[in-house]
Amino acid sequence: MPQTLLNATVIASDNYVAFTFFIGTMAMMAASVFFFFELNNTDKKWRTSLLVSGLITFIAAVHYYYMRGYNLETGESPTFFRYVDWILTVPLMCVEFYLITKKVGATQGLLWKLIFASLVMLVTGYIGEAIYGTETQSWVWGAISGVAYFYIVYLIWFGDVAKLAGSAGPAVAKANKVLAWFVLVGWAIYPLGYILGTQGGLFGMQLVTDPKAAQASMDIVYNIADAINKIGFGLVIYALSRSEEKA
Ligand SMILES: *C/C=C(C)/C=C/C=C(C)/C=C/C1=C(C)CCCC1(C)C
Repeated sequence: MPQTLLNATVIASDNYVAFTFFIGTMAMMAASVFFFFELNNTDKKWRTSLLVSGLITFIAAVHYYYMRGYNLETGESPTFFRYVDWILTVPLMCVEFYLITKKVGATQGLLWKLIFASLVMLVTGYIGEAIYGTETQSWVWGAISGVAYFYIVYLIWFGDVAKLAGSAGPAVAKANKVLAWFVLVGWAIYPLGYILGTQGGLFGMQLVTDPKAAQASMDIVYNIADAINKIGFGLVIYALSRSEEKA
């Protein structure tokens, strides 16, 4: 059988990139089924939040299914669809912060601040990766993206989101703390992937010199980060929807 045909149908045992795309697809699908099925026995006031959790993993599942095939058949990094996925799902994660603090006064203005910052973060990251990824100045775009990222961290840890969550009762305050840790630590995995995968990622320095290896390490890091963050976020919301129940 010609090698190309084999590549298109079989995940080689040492192809960790395709393997993590495959596992990512499965995990996102399973998480979506779980969140959607749990909607029925969820208190009404948490239903929208849990629905959004399911939408986040469902959107990711569809993108992962596509990216898995794309990567397997071309051997390339599916950069464009990676960012399409993020541009849909990261704003939805911002919506989660809005939804859990809405009852204590979160405004749509705050929601738009979060969404706008996330779009700046992702659009500049995409420019750095897709247009300047093979050039030294890719770090500049990564740095701008980082500023927007830290603004989100600020809003959630010390800004309006933190203040509102603090006044919303112990369950919401606790959920916000855990989500804040996800944003500070879990989301920080992404710039690591960017540093590994772009030519000038670390302030003009390139860590992985072989272009194929750079792409591969970036995809693996992004895939792991997505599983942790998207499913993790959903589970925090799920836990919140249960904790109130007992109280
Ligand atoms: C489900 C997808 C999520 C939570 C994606 C999050 C992505 C980021 C936090 C990306 C951040 C980046 C930087 C802070 C700098 C370098 C460029 C990015 C876009 C990788």
